[in-house]
Amino acid sequence: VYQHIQFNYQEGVGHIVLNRPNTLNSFTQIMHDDLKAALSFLESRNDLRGVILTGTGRGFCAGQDLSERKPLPPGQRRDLAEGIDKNYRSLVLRLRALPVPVVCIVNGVAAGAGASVALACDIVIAVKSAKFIQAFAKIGLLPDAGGTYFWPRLVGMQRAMGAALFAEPVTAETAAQWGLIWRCIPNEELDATIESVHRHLADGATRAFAATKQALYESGDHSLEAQINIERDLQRELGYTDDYLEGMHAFGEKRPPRFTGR
Ligand code: T3D
Repeated sequence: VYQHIQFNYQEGVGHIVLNRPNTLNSFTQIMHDDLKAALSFLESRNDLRGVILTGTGRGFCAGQDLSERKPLPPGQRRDLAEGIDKNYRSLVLRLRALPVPVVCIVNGVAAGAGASVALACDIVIAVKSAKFIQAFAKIGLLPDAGGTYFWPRLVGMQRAMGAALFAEPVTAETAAQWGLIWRCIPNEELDATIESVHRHLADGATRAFAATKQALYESGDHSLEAQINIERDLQRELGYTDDYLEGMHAFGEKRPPRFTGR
């Protein structure tokens, strides 16, 4: 039973909804434990076709719940590496490693590790009222949970550095212009977008999605030649799938394909 998230699984698509709206869905230990359980469930499914991550209320996630970081008695210091090793490290790496698209639909402010975890997803869509805040500098920390990895790769060093050092909100519209996220949508389209993303994932060519995700992420470390070889090897595998066969039939018959994800 989940306490700080909602989780459901339909048609091979897992919906993870961060659910502590009164504190803008900030991460507690309970929420991390819930997320671990949901990820274990998703990793165990052989009919998995996609994951959608979003939040309830007016925020997506305000990062670490700071009420779990009460000031210590004089002379004592906190080892922050513990929480990273125990929670954020595996959360980010497990989201990345899922062999299906993970789509984050940012329903409101994403701050601190909340922004990093959104960017750990493969595609980010945000409502117009959402903002991304590298809030860490305000409390004397550096961007973690992949924050110093995702930002420079997505938006370049200047914007990554400015956003981190000044901790100013980046609006969803600016984020989309910068390429930090894929798309900014009107607030009133939130529910319809979740529904249409669900349909796209549940009906999609799952193995082609998986191969695409793998190839795109690996491209950063490869020469053009090495990448073309990866594409060839993955395309060979896809050529043997039911979905490719169906895609070819559907094209010839001028009808939409009925992919099974196999
Ligand atoms: O510690 C470690 O393990 C290291 C790892 C760190 C990872 C991190 O994520 S560090 C960064 C932590 N997050 C932040 O510093 C962001 C803190 N929040 C804010 O700066 C603001 O809340 C926002 C800019 C995100 C939104 O501002 P606003 O004005 O829209 O909302 P608000 O009024 O500040 O927040 C609403 C409520 O949520 C409020 O509670 P209240 O007064 O109504 O009872 C606020 O205290 C609470 N809240 C917001 N963020 C957090 C939080 N409570 C606990 N932890 C939070 N992070």
